[in-house]
Amino acid sequence: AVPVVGIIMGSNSDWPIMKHACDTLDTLGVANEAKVMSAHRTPERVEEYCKTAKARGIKVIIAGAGMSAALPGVIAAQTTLPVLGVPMENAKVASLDGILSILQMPAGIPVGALAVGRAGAINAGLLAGAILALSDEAVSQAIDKFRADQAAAVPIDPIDPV
Ligand code: RP5
Repeated sequence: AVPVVGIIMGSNSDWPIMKHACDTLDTLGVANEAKVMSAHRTPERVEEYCKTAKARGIKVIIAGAGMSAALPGVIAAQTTLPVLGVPMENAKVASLDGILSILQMPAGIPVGALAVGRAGAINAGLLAGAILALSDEAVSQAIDKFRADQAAAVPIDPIDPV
């Protein structure tokens, strides 16, 4: 299937976290692609991706980055597709700077800022799905099922820790 969500990360070291966005979209049945490109290390790759994404059929971009975390904003500057930003957390990244880089976008170039790390990556996948669900009944039903399955998996009586 032609990918409709692009998952972009600043480094291969972001993949263990960003894979959660990919897995979430797979669960919803949303065709997606994952690519590594950096606003700083491979700026031409980012520019090329942004220039061609919409024409290729991409509808939402999820961008994950750590450290200075310029990537989501740089992508948003070069495409009018919705961009969801996920700040990374890992051993070598001081995450507050990354959070603020993604959060404090200047008026006029929006980035939807998600939570840090795994939760943000999963929610970026769900939010991308929700955007697509506005015009895709199959994705809408997949989100309903995800919510129902999630609710069913929450025990009403607490389970002792092992
Ligand atoms: C950012 O710097 C990446 O998004 C990553 O989170 C961080 C560290 O990158 P590596 O040095 O692990 O490649 O550009």
